[in-house]
This record gives sequence, C-alpha cells and structure tokens, in this order.
Amino acid sequence: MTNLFDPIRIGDIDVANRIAMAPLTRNRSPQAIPNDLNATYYEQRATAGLIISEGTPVSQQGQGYADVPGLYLPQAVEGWKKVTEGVHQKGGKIVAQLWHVGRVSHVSLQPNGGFPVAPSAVPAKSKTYVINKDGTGAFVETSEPRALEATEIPGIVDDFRKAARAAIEAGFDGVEIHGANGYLIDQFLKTGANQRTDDYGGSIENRSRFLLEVVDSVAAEIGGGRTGIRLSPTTPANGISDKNPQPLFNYVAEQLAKRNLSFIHVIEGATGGERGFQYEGTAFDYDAFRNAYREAGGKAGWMVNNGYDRDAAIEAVASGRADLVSFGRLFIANPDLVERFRSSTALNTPDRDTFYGGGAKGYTDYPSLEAA
Ligand code: 8OZ
Repeated sequence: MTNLFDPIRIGDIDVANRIAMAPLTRNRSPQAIPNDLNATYYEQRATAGLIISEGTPVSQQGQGYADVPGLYLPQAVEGWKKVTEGVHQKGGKIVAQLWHVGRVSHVSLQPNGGFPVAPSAVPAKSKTYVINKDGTGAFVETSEPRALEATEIPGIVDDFRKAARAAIEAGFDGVEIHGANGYLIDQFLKTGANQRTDDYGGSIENRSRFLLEVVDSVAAEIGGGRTGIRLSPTTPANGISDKNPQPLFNYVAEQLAKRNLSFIHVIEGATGGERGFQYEGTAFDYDAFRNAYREAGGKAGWMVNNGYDRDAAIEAVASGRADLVSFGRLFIANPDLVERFRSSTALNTPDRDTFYGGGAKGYTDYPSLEAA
C-alpha cells in the first residue's frame, strides 16, 4: 500500500513525502516584494513534501488584493530568492503559484486605475481587499470588468511565461498555474463568466483554449516536468459557475494528459467549504475526472485538496485515489504538520483573524513540537 509519508517523483521534482502545503494568500508582502518575515514563514514549513507558494500575480493587471507578493518586479525575484534558499536549506521543495485574478480585482489595484480584465464584462459580485489612503485595510466589492480584446490575450499568456522564467531565476523548483477559484483561467473555462463568441468562448474546446495556451507557454519555457496546475471543477468561489462541468473538465483532463506535467492539483467541491458542492442542475464526479486523465495517458502526480485530515489523506494515498494531498489551514497553524501527522500528535488551531494581513502574529508564531 502506498504511504502518505513515502517519497515520490512528480515530473522533474523529487519530493520527500506526499504531504503538500496548499497555496495560501496571507497579504504580508507590501509593494509586492517578499521579505524576511515571509522567508521565515516558508522555511518553518519546509518539511512539507512540496510547498506551493501563495498566489503570485504575473503582472500588475493580474493583481487583485493588497500586499500579495508578485513575480513581475526584479526586486520581487530578489525577495523570493531568500524564500527559496531557506526552504532548500531545510531540504524542502517549493513551487510558485502563478496567478491572474481577471475580474476579481478593484480599479485601485489596476495600472492607471483601469478596469479589471475578464473574458466578458460580467461582474464577479465578489469581494477583494484593498488598502485605503490612510493605511487601513478594507474589503470592497470587486469592480466592473471589461472584456479582453482577442489581441490582448497573447500578451497575458506571455506574462505567465515571463513569470515562470522569473520563478526559476528566483530559485523555485517549478510553478503551479492557478487555474482555480474563479480567477482568470477559470473565468475563461466556465459558462458563468465566459460569454465570448470568438475562438475563446462558446464550445468546450474554445473555453479551454486560454488555459492550454498558458500551460504550453509555461511548459515550453521551464519544462512540463516543472509545471503543475490547480483546478476547481465545481467551486462557487468568486461568483464562478458552469452549466455542465463534467464534459468540460474531462476534455481539460484529456488535453493535459498529452502534456508531460509535474502535478494536477484538484480542489474537490467548494473551496474551503462543502466538499459535495455542485453547480445548480449539474452532477460532477471527481473519480471520472481523474479516470479521464489517467485513461488518456496522463502521468503527473494527482494532488487532492479541501478539508482532508490525517486519516482521510492516508486513505486517499493508500487507495490510489491520489498521489499527494495538500493542506491549507492546517499548515497555517502547524509548521511541522508532517511530523505531527507522523507521530499522531495534537494539532494547533488556526486563528482566522490573522489569516490575511498583519505581521508575525498568527504567521510565524505558531509553535512547533520541537519548540514546545
Ligand atoms: C483567499 C483570499 C484571497 C485570495 C484563492 C488566491 O482562493 C486565493 C485567495 C484566497 O485561490
């Protein structure tokens, strides 16, 4: 039986165990530049088999929240070097999550105060986080987006490619393309946000085109074996929905299977919530999705996420339903989660009030077993 604590090679990345740290937005990198506190936080969590960084915008246009670190400024690459060196010194592996929020943004975060961009001019009706002129933070309604011109799309694909190159320069072991949670790639995929009538809208093939162009561009730049992708077939996050997700994601699975990727990271159900969540009038089967990938010859590591605990993760890997399991909130509160799982030790409880923004409190001050 395959063990959660056993190593695995996913694409070109050797990881020490099948426990991954999920990407977690923490809003502690002013000016979009990673700092020493961020480096300490990641280094503390380096015993994860694989760390996936917090969402990292590929451009200022791709930015939707205050104080998230990017990969589009030279200073950010220097900041990330401290993070990757710390993780590698502790024997860990880390990939950068490449992110474009699309319509989930606010004019105050956009270049020249412009409209956020999206496949179509359909508002997300979601919230984002901005910093007021007086320095206080506030949750505000996302701004009305504008529909991208077809001629703008190659430039955004190229922003992903450039950010992937910057990630490698910064010492990351690879990247995870953020294709989930109602952000730009998910907006192209799903009918609730994509009303285009050109080559990027309408049919399943057309709605998947942007995702596959990003994957191909990134994989050509840094190697498919260093490229992963995160998908959330049935999440309602950020107001996203789809009329018929099963054939859409089975097609995506078949197409991804033709690329030799490192890992496919799947959020099961509503992100951070109900695992059984389905879009109205639809039924999605996650086993059928994985089978579509495997039957098409896909060899990447299959990583599952959303509400797993120790026993559920052990079972998922032992049964072959997954190759890896990622944990978000548990890694916020337990820097040494792997050791706690191994020794079946009690876990610290995450404090929601310090998830987003602030300093060391609720970030780098959760105790490890060694410290206690
Ligand atoms: C929580 C707050 C802000 C952003 C995601 C990047 O859901 C996020 C995110 C999560 O993927």
